[in-house]
Amino acid sequence: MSIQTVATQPIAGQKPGTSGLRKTTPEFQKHHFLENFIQSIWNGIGGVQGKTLVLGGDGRHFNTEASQVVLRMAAASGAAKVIVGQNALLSTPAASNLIRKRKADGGIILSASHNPGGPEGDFGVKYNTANGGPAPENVTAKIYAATQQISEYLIYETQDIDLSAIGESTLGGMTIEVVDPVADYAELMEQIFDFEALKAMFAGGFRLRFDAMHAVTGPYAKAILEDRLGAAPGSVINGVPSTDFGKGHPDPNPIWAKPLVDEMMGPDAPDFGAASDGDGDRNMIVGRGIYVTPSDSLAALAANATLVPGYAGGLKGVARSMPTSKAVDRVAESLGIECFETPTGWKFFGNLLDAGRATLCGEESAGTGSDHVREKDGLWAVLFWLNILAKRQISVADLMADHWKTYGRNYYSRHDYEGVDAEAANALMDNLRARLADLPGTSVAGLTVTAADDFAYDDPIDGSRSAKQGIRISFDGGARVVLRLSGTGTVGATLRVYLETVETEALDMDAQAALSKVIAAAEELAQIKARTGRNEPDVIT
Ligand code: VG1
Ligand code: CO
Repeated sequence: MSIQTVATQPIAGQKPGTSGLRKTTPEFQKHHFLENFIQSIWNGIGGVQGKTLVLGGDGRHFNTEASQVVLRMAAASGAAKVIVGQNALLSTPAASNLIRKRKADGGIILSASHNPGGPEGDFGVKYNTANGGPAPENVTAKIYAATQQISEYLIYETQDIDLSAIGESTLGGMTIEVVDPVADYAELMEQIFDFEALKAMFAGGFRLRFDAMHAVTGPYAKAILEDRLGAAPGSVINGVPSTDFGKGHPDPNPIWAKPLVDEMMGPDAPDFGAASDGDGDRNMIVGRGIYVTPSDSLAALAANATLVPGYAGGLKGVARSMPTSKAVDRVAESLGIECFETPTGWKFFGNLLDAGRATLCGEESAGTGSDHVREKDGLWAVLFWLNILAKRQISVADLMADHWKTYGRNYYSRHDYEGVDAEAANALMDNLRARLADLPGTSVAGLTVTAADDFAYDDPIDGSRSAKQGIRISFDGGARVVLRLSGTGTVGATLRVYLETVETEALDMDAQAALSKVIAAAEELAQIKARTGRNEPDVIT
C-alpha cells in the first residue's frame, strides 16, 4: 500500500448545483472526474487531516466504485476515520443523522437523488458539513474554486475494501467503521414519534402502501414500518434497492409514482400511501382518493405538530422555499410563530435550524424535514403523518378538508418543461427579468400584477445574500407565478413554473381548473410555448 500523487488538470463543469454536483454517470466515470472533485472538496474545506467523515450513498450504479475512491482519497489525505454505511449505503437523512450523532466533521453522500440511475443515468456527489446539512454556498463556492485550480490528487493504492461486514478496519492510518445503515436512524424515529400509537393503529387493521421506488428507503421502510410497527408484510413495495432503480425514475410525484397514485384512487385503496425518492429525503403523501400536495402537507404537519411527542412543546418557527405555496404561512400566522421564505434547496434551511428559529421546513418538491436532522427526510414525513392520523383517528381526505376549512386552500401545481434548449430557457428568463419593473399594475390574462421581482434572500443568521433565486410575480387576490431554472438536471435546461391561487370558499375544485387563469397568465408573461417549442409540460405535480 502506498500513497500516489497523481497529476491532473481542472475539468470544466464541476460547479455544485442546488444539491451537490450532478452529471451523467458516464461523465462521472471519465478519467480523473470523480477524483478531481473529491480532492477539490478536501482542498475547499481546508483538508481532511485528522478529521472524521461519514460516507454513504443511494446505491445507484457507480456507488460501489465511487465509495472505494472516496475512502482511498480520504486515507491518502490523512483523515482519521470514515464511518460508512454497510455496502456504502446510507439514505441522505440517515447520513445527516450519523454526522450529527457521531460528531463527525462532515460527510460525503453519493447520490443524484431523484434523477434516474444506471450506466446511462445520473450520478452525484454531495458534501455535508458538521451540522449534518448540505454545504452552504460559501463552502460550495470554495469547492468550486478548488476544482478550477487543481493540479494533483492523492490516493491510496490498495485492494478494494470490504464494506459488506459491520466492524472496523484500517487503511493506512485511517479507521474505517462500517455501520448498520438503518439502526441509528430507526432509533431516532422512535425518539420522535409515538410508536405505541402507531403499533395500535396497524394492529387495528390500518392499511399502508409505501413505494420505495427500488431506491435506498426500502430497507429503512421495511425495518421501521413492517418490522417495528407491524404494518402488514408487503406494505412496502419496490423495497429492494437496485442500481438502476428498476429502470424507473425515483421521483415521488404523480407522474413517476403513478402506479401508487392509481392504487390510492382506485376501489379498495389502502388507508395511506406514500413514496420516497432515490436517496430517501423526499416524500409523497396520498390518502384514499386524495393526493396531498407537498405544500399542503407541510401546512398540515405544522398545524398538527403538537400531536407528535417530539414536537409536543410546539414549533419555534417554520420555513419554506420561495416556490412552495403559502399554505404554511397561514398556519404560522395562526400559531403566532415566524415563517421564513428561503431559496430552493435544503442548504438554506441549515442556519435557521441551527439558530433555533425554525423547527419545520419544507419544499414544494416533496421535501419536508425538521430540526431532528439537517436534511429533508422522506420516511420521517410518513411517520409524522401516520402519528397524526393515529391520534386524530381521521382519514387523510377528512383531515385536509378540515384544514382547508380552517385556513383556506392554496391550490398549487408545478409545471416542468424538461430538457429544453438551454439558450432558449435562459432567453425566456432574461426577457421576463428585463420586464419585471414594468409589470406591477398591468393586467395579464384578467389578473392584475401586484408585485414582480427576482427573488434575493438575505440570510437572517449570517447576513449572506443569494440573488437571482427565481422570478416571482404576484397577482391581486393572492395568486402567484414563480419561474426558475432547475439546478439539478444534467441535460439541457429544465424550466419550472410554479402556480398558486388561494380560495376560501370553493375548496373542492380540480387544481388545474382552479389554476387556469394563473396558467394563462404565466403563458402570456413568459411565452413558454413559443420560446420552448413545447405545447405542454413534461411533468405536472
Ligand atoms: C430540486 C428541487 C428542490 C430540491 C432539489 C434537491 O432542485 O426543486 O426543491 O431541494 O431538487 O432535491 P432544482 O434546482 O432541480 O429545482 V433532491 O431530493 O433531488 O436532492
Ligand atoms: Co433526494
